[in-house]
Amino acid sequence: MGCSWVIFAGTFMTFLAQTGHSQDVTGSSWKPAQVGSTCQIVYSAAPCPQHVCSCPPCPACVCQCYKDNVTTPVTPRPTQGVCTQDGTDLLSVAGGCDVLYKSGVRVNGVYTIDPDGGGQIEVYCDMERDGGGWTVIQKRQDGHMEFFRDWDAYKRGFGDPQEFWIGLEHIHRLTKARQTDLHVTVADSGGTEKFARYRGFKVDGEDTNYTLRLGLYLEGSAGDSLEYHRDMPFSTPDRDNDGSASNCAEDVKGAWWFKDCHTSDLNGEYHGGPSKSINWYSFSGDNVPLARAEMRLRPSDF
Ligand SMILES: [Ca+2]
Repeated sequence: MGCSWVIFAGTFMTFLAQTGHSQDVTGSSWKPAQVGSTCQIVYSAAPCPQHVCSCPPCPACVCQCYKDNVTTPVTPRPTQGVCTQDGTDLLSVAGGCDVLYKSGVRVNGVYTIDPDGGGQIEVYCDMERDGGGWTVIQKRQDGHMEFFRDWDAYKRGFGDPQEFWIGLEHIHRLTKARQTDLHVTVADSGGTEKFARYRGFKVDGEDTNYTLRLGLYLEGSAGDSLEYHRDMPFSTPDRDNDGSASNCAEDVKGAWWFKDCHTSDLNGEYHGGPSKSINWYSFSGDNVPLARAEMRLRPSDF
């Protein structure tokens, strides 16, 4: 059995019923749709056993399949298209997870988007929490991914769907044109989870060393531990852009918008020592390592 499909469009359900195309993409009964018909959206939330994520020619589909233990999830094309004469499909690429959500997507997973017309990128969309439509930019949950990395890694991004940093360049592209909300979730080892919400979160370009811009702290049970880092450039162990005489990233084993040095660092060492762990001081101070963290973005006018 291949992908487990979740089908959203009622009209497509009818189409499937009429043509017997309800098999997954690895099945042999799939036949092309009629030329000119609208390709609907088919998603799989489950990993594909074959580690393959291929769609037949029309109708267009999106499968969300992960390869086990690889850093780059397999992500085919998103959203919907129109069948063409040669059986391929013309596909549109969504501008963001918020657009995908509004087009009917309700399954968490990795999708291809083009946030600013500058090219496609792969992002993890959270379609369930807090109204859905979130682009997740950072996630820690079990410590299996190494976060003590250099500038180039933090610029481009790293990780897998379970633990990752999406990349400063991507965050810049996601936030440069639209007013964006940032939602931070942090949890301690006991499972207590708290949050913080900001409006007007923005990361400027590399020419500013990805300086953090913050609008307003809206609310949150975790408190505001990002204000201290307002207007600070990003620092990694090999790029000391902080406001300290020492190298904060090296000292605390992290990468963040360090000042002298931090009241938060969600990229700290997993269960490292005091101040060297995943920290959000207004939640847990600097002596209690946090066990989970997540940062996600959504346009403010969502
Ligand atoms: Ca320094």
